[in-house]
Amino acid sequence: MTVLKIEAAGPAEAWPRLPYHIESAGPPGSRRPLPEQTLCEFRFGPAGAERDPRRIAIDLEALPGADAGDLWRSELPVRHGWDGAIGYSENDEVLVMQLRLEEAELADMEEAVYRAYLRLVGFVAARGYPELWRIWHYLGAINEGEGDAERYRQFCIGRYRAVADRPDFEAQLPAATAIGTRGGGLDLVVLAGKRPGLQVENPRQVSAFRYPRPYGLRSPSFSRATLLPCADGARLLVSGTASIVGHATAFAGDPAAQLRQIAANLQALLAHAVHTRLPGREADEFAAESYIVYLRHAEDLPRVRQALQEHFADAPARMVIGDICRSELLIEVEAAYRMPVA
Ligand code: 3EB
Repeated sequence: MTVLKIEAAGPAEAWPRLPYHIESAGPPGSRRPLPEQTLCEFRFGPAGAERDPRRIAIDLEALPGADAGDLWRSELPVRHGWDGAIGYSENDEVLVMQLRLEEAELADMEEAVYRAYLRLVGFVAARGYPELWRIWHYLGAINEGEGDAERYRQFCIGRYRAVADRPDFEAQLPAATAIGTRGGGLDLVVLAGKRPGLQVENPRQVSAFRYPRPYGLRSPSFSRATLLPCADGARLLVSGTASIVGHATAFAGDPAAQLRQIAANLQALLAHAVHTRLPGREADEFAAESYIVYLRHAEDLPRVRQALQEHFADAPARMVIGDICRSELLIEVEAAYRMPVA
């Protein structure tokens, strides 16, 4: 097999290469000058004093033994800068942007998130990268508040208001991560491109944008994954994936069983991506490029080690302590995969 044909996108050769690749940013606490042509350093840990828009520091504690983040190395020249509070970096094919809202700006969570989303959507479009491929949201005290007053649910309402203005908006939602931090505020990181990605949903899970009313007044506006057709092999950017089957939480209280469900959810997603978008290919042809594992309680690490070894040893895994958007969820995994051309 020499061609990679992508349903609704045509032969891969017709698409540009993805002009960046991921390397380790080194162990926690390490810090070095950014190499030439770096799109960004996406790192977990405290922010440094230097305000380089390419340095993204998410205030989550890295677990011992794992590297603290990634360097996104560009194969094209990079431009970067600040536009007010928005930091950005771009290479004519992709744009990475970051925006932090301090806790004081979140007094009206719904309104603040609504405005931040309008701002980011407007920003990437104005710079010529109108397609949102993936968004990371790191929100302080994500599970605080009861019922519909929970901060995550308020966040979802604001996000929904910002994206639901077009009739077909659900088919264009980006892949996402939403994780709670122990500090305050909201950090947004966006990966946007010039060409649209293809949405992939998970047959084992109700689409998040269709979650029923009990999970909040407005459903979470994200896709399970974005498939990017690329001349050098399609990329699959997979959203934070939790132990949710249908729309229900599976194995509340058991982090190891939750991690096994996550592995099953990821397998189902890969099979579905192949079935719907990559005719003639097999799910096991996807190669994992990287994982990020978010664990709510550091003391659960020994309980999940075996399942991590069984299911997630095929690519570098960053591991951090973070809260998941439903209080019963103890662990979540996001992933990037590549489907080689031949
Ligand atoms: C879930 O599947 C788990 O609201 O942007 C995962 C990834 C989750 C992204 C988001 C939420 C989000 O519902 C939670």
